Amino acid sequence: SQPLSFPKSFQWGFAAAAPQIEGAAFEDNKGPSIWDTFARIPGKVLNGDTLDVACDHYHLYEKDLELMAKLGAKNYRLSISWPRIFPKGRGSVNPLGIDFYNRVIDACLLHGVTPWVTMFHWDLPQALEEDFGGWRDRRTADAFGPYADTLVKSLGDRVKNWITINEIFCFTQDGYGNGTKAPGAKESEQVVNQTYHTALLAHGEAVRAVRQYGGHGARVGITDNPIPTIPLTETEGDIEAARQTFIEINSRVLEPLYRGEYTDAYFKVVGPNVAHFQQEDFDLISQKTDFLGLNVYTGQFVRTGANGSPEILPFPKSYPTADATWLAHAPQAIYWCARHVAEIYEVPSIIITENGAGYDDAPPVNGEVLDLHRRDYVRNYLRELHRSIGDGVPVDGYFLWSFMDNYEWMDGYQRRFGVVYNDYATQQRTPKLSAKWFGQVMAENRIL
Ligand code: GCO
Repeated sequence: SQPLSFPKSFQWGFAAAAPQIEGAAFEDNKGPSIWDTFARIPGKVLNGDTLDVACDHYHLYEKDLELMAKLGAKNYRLSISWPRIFPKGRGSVNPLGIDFYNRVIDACLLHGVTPWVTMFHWDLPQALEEDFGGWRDRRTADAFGPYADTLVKSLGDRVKNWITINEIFCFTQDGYGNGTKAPGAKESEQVVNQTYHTALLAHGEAVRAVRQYGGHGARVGITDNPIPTIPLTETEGDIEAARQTFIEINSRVLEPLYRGEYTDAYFKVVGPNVAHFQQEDFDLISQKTDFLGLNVYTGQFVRTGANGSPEILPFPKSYPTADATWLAHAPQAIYWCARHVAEIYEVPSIIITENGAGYDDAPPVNGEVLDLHRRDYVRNYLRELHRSIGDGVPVDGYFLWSFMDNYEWMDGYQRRFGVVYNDYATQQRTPKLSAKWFGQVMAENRIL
């Protein structure tokens, strides 16, 4: 085979999420999400940017899918907006919401693009935040059950790849802990742990829904963003230190999912601030899934410290990052994250559901955006991903975040993650250099 080629069945694609691209935030009976509310609080989002219009994908989806297919994508990870389907989070279904996603799925299939559908990518219906306290309360997971049922029943004849929930860590820790994401709350650690637990229950409801109504060939998994731990050197001591650290710092999500209980690693990390739970919750939470989605952007270096225990190394100021400064350029993160979940939890199939880089790209010049920075970022991570497959790690797919520039949460529209440039004033899409390069990678199934 060619150098740096991927297995024949490897799945390549683009990823995006409803709230970040759709716009039409109050159209066709969509209810407000906690992000629609949060974005309106002065000072919370850069430049006061809202999700109201975003990339106007709600109206431009046909053209977007045409472009995606033209760039060579065979897979597309999209998300569904809960408040578009249930404007108040529960109660009666909004048929116009179902219609929209029917049209999007049909457009995918028309263009030979397989949809991978995320049921929840952070846009919680505002009504559930008001009625139940959102993720603080298990009634939100109870409401998620019928929502998941509705999605699987209406789209499951065409959608076979389901992702339950995106990045529990982010919307709990940031949404209810430090308040940087919607709903912007600053709760105690115990309450934050409770939000994790509710989210895990919702994941369980979604798995149940897919098993119950998904029909032939339906597959389901969660997308997690564990903090990757990279051994400073690939020697036994540092490798062991990175492994131990990985288990502990990611214990809130991965231990209950794969061990079916809160383990010692969890109790060690949360101390007295344990979530309230019932033993039978774990029957729901730890149902067997078909794959684990991983979003990998950056990682933490770990070594064996002077006293023999693992030590996480802080990044010095001069360490290279994307313009998104949280995004330290650490390609080994993708290798180690995949390897750790495969080794520690015996995950049978791993899909990289997101990887990419955020920069403040300048507008096209003569129709070109020469984003060598993004191209090289992705290329370096792909080389490490390729290495993991060579070492026997079962990675079966890679989705680049993101298809086009979009609403980057509290960084608004300034921070661009797309391989397609979006001019927000005209909604004109221009593929960047990275899009053309990645298209060729997908077509040739190897790193170029
Ligand atoms: C996330 C979200 C994406 C972000 C991306 C870049 O994973 O944080 O899934 O919506 O836009 O990760 O920060």
